[in-house]
Amino acid sequence: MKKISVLLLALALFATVYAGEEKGTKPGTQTSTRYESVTISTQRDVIFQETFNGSNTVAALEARGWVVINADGGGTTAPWYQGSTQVFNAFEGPDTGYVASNYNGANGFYINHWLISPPVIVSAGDTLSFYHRSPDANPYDDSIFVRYSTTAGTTPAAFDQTWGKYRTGEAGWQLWTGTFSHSGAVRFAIQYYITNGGPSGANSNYMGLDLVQIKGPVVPVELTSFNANVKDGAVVLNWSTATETNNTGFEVEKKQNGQFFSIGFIKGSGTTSESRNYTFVDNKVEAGTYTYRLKQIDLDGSFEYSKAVEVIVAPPAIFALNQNYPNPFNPSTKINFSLAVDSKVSLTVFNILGQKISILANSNFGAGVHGVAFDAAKLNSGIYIYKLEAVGIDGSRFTATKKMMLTK
Ligand SMILES: [Ca+2]
Ligand SMILES: [Ca+2]
Repeated sequence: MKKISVLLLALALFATVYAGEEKGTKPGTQTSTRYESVTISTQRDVIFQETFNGSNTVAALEARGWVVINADGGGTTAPWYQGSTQVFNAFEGPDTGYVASNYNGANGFYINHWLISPPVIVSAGDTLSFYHRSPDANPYDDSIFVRYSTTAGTTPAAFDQTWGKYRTGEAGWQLWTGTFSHSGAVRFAIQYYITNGGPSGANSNYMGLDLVQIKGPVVPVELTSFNANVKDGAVVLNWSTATETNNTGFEVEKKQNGQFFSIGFIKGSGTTSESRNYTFVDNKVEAGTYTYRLKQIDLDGSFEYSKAVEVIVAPPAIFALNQNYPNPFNPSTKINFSLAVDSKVSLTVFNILGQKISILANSNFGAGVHGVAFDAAKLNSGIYIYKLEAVGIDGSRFTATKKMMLTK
């Protein structure tokens, strides 16, 4: 395999009403409000980028400000050269749009090839990233050092900071990232370094680099408000953004049993400098305390969490049976009722002759506001009566009836 690669490489250096009787009064309005404003930070500015999508001869690299050093002093090929489609294709851009190195650049068993970046002004906390790989299931491991020079020097001795030594990807392109701890002009270096390499060595084959980026301070998807309120027994989440950058959207998460779970997704606005408002309604709540947060997701899949907001859904002050909605209806409608305490509930539909048509509910419900759907697809037009009977755990009893009209 290695020999074949030698030949191939040698050749290829170039790659979203009817009123009824009712015992009781209107349900109390539940208000609740504990919230805080939050800022979600996500998108970063790209300070430096090299795609290697043009020519990657040493001369072309140097013309773009890269410094190439053949520190082992030998080899039959240039230390860095155009990626070859005969080994693998580039991570991005044209298939040959990456820079490569291999064992034929060795001085005997020793390979020491430096690819030193142009000077870049960074701030501590900025991140360097690039993609690297070798052939899949590489039998001859390749490895690189990643370093930077806080003096923006161009000699190996000037590289006073070392992130570490890493084996290049052996299952497709792999992303490497590191964080600068220094502010000022720097150069970073990717050093292909192997001591038992060369055409006869055990530890070198072929490696490529693509899409080198330095990303700077975060540009936020600026969340100017995020609050939760209770309306008609549901939790209404509202949030606003001042600006958005590459925003795919917001996963809405709710805490249950100590863990957050996604309960819905609201699409974002991509990139905009205009203020945007978003709403999400969580109908699946009973009396209790709930915690929500937003997971803001970028187009590239990266994400950030907002701070969490807490909302208290107070139990309704009284029992109530609401008018169905819509009404008149065809063929389905929804009936809401409020329970001041946990109750055993029956909700039954009768026709105008008092004959039982349908049992919509006959079980225990928690204190809170509940909604039950009624589908009358198989019934004839006319007036129907629905009756709620609730027996609370505190012994309270509530009964109410209302009329509704099916119009086909
Ligand atoms: Ca590329
Ligand atoms: Ca060399």
